[in-house]
Amino acid sequence: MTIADADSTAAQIPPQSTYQHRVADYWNAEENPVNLELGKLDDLYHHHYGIGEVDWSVLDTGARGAPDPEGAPESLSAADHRRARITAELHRLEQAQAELLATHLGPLTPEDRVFDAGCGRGGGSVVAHLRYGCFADGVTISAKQADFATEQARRRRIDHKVRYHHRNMLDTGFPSGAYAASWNNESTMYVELELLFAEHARLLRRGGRYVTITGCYDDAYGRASREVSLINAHYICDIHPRSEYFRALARNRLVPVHVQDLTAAAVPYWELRRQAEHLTTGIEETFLAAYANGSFQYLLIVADRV
Ligand code: GPP
Ligand code: MG
Repeated sequence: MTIADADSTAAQIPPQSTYQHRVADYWNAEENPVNLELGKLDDLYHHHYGIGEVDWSVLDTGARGAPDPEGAPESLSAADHRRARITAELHRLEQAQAELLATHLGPLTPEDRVFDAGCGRGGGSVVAHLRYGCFADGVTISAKQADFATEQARRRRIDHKVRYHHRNMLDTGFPSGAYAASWNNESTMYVELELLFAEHARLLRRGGRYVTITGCYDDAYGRASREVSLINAHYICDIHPRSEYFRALARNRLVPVHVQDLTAAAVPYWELRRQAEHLTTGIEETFLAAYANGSFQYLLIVADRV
């Protein structure tokens, strides 16, 4: 270690780690049809998975199939219709996940402010705003996502209430105690939980609500399985064990009030997604295997800021 003289020029401290740069690179380059084609349907762009039962009739072709999604051009072939119905069904399940998270944020008033940590292309903040009329601040480490989300809010004419920022969710610079609710929707695996929850606790007012939906590895399985490691490599993330969430929440004045294992509710989404050959990214079988062998859980945690 070198100790610099007090009067020497301050060392250049990088504003974010090399790892955080690589994560930003991933999201700046990301253009998966499974995200863009789904988001395009109603301009709600999500970066999380879906929950709930699948309407399997979307796989049917021909006259017995489900009705076409609204706005589908009549000139589409039967195969195109099937693909469009699968896309719409996956989006419906992702939307259900976003709605479930949003229900746990409230009750909120239009004067309240919420913080969306790792907001991606912005869908979650829009969902919260549409439900409660609240102000929202979304933060993403990707400049491209922040710009995209900002443009979406502008087009919806909600940019006076819903704002997106290219910032680090661990160090937002937002005012302390200013938020009635905050959340991470599948973004905790990119950060150290102690640092993350310290920032949420700082931003939330007393009695404020924190919600996360996350993929975690199951302590009962042991350590991270092969499948969990493959998911980490795929997204450049670091999935935490379930135990770490509760330890880090407790140390940061966040007290769980509701915990729900969403694993069973998450499987149908992946069963459908694996068959959506126009949308698959290659990670589908790994998720299904991780859920099936018990090494991975999809979890909802709701906590009060005390
Ligand atoms: C969802 O994003 C995935 C993540 C944010 C990272 C990992 C999440 C876990 C629960 C482990 P996405 O919607 O961009 O992913 P995809 O392109 O696969 O749909
Ligand atoms: Mg996705």
